[in-house]
Amino acid sequence: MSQQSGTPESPSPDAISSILVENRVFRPAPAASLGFTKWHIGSIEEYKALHAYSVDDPENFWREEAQNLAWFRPFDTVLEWHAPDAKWFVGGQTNACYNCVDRHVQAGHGDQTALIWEGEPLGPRTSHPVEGSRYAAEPEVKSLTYRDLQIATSKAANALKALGVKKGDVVTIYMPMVPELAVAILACTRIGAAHSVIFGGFAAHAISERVMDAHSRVIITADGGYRRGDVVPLLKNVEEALDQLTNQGHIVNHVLTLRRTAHEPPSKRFRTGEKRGATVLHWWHDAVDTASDACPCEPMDSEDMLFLLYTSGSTGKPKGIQHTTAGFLVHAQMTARLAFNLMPDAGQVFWCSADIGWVTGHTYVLYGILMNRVPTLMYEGAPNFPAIEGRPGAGDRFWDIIARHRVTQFYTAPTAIRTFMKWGDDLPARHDLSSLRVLGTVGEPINPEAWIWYHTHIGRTRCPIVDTYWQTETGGHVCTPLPRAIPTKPGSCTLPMLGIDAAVVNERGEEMPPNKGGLFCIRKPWPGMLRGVYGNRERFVSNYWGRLKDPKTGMPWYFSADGSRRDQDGYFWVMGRVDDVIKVSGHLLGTMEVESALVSHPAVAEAAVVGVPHEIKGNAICAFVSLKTHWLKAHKREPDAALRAELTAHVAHEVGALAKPDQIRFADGLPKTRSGKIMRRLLRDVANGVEKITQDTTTLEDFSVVAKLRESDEE
Ligand code: 6R9
Repeated sequence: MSQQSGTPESPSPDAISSILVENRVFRPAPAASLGFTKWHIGSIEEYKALHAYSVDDPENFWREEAQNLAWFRPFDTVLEWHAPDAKWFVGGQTNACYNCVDRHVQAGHGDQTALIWEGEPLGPRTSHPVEGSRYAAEPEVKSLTYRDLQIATSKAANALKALGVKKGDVVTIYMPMVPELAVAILACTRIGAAHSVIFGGFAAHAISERVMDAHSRVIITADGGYRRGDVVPLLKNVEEALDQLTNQGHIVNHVLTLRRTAHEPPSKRFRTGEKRGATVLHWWHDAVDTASDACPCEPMDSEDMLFLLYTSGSTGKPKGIQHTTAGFLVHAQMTARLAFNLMPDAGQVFWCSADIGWVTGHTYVLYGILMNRVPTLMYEGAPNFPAIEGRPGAGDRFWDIIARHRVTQFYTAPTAIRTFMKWGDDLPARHDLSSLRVLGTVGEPINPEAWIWYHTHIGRTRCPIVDTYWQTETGGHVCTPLPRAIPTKPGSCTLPMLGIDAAVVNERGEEMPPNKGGLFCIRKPWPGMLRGVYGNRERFVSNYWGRLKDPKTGMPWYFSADGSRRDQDGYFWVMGRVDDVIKVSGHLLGTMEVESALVSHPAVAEAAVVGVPHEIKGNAICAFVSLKTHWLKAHKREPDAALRAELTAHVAHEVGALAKPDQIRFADGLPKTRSGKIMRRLLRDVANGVEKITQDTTTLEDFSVVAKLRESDEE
């Protein structure tokens, strides 16, 4: 092992697996050996001084930080805080697309690469072959400069205007990971429309629910997207959602569709201008390609809505998290710059493998990276396409991409890392990963084994790892190592980001002593914080601001719904959610969402869903289902494997494949308290095979159901 960042202080590297209390510390290597010659923050002392300043004098700290945005009109006031309502950079005007694209063109960088895109399919579609690939057929690669993006977003913006989209409207975007997705998002912001991006893995019901909640009248989609060699039928899902919406009396005026996967002439499906019910259909190549490329960026007030992004909560209905313009941009730009040490003109290529349908893709595929003028890489497909010969399911596409595009910063999720571990160490070993400088992870706590594997086999013990903890609601990072400054400990997101006053407290708001678990909270407002839950004030206030407050002043504090502890060095160790929300493969799902899908099947009387630890996915979904006996009789059905398969498919259809239960257990009834609440913790114990019921079950309505549940094992 090298003497650089790869050397753990204690214990010896042999003791890698199954250490319960993780106490290895990885110190940042000497600056020069880390590959970048300059670092924004170069030492722990510098970080500590800056962090102290940022929370002691937030107004001045953020005033200075906001100078990194281009403003159409400077702001008068840094912050107006009437908890829980924050207004940042009041009186200022700016524009997101302007900051990501136009300002770079105006500063003379129009010819620099803004976005590098690689499609999933290999073969004849290739337009720009790349050197050094092991694949016989080359993937399709496109490179867009800031000028290209300026032209593309202007055209798309004009096309949206022609469809009647105005400042303040919400445009729904349901697209594959193609450059036009980035263009569509930025085009909305160009004209001051808010975007609501829906992950391409969600099904029709998830689309209609979000479109309806956002009062959205325009949808941008594609005929399909490529995923592991298959075509995801996006337009078909939108059409199904349109039918559901029509039934509920919500009219979508226009659907704009990119042709991505169809090989037959587009006229076979529909012609631009054709109607489907009350909705007019348009092809992207008709509406956008022919539009004018002149469209100025709309000056937006700091607090104008930038986007909505739906996230799962502990009720069945997803929450439309609302972010506004200037605060989100300032936070995104700063956190991207510091956590990944982004620098323009330094030969960097940044790759975040998240889908843009999740917040990680919003902040760290697009906004944060483009604003820092570092090329951002977007890959359309799966890491195991093509599969390795003789090893079904395994792939090395990511390492091939890193090698070919000379990626310098790579950002992915623990669930992906665990999958790569399973596929074998030899796959990354085949590739030249020497361009890498900083590695990141996000989405859930990373287990130390996966951290060490990432560090050893991808970072080749040279690259610092930044384990970034944050949420859709926080807009950007809230706790993360800074790669040159903060020593890391595998499994810890280390210390708070500048400007974030984070703490672990008990229900009374008292800070927990070292290594005692408590609730993760943020005690001061920050620019990237959510401004609301769309159309649901009550949920905004009670979910985030109703539980914790300053014991001295009574001022509400932000509660993230995560449990955490801080160790003796002040490092945060996030332990996971304390509400009924589970992370499956890094994707947030509400147990209620899956339960609602299950009970919408005619065979199901009641359902309860819990998470169980899973080696690769982090958590797997275990569903307890009680069936309607009269339905079974009437349909001559049994609680058998066929019914399980049917229910699984039903959930996939209602919510999306990511919500498929890994286990379905049939039960006569579900354990409830006297007040009728399902005892989830008890079900969790049953699902985890905990022999002795660890909970106080005195409020159980019917003791016998627990025993029956345990017997209802799948075999
Ligand atoms: C960015 C994102 C948020 C929830 C969050 C927490 C978990 C995310 C984490 C992490 C431990 C990390 N989480 N990053 N837990 N360490 N580095 O994932 O947003 O989809 O809204 O999920 O993810 O539980 O509350 P989102």
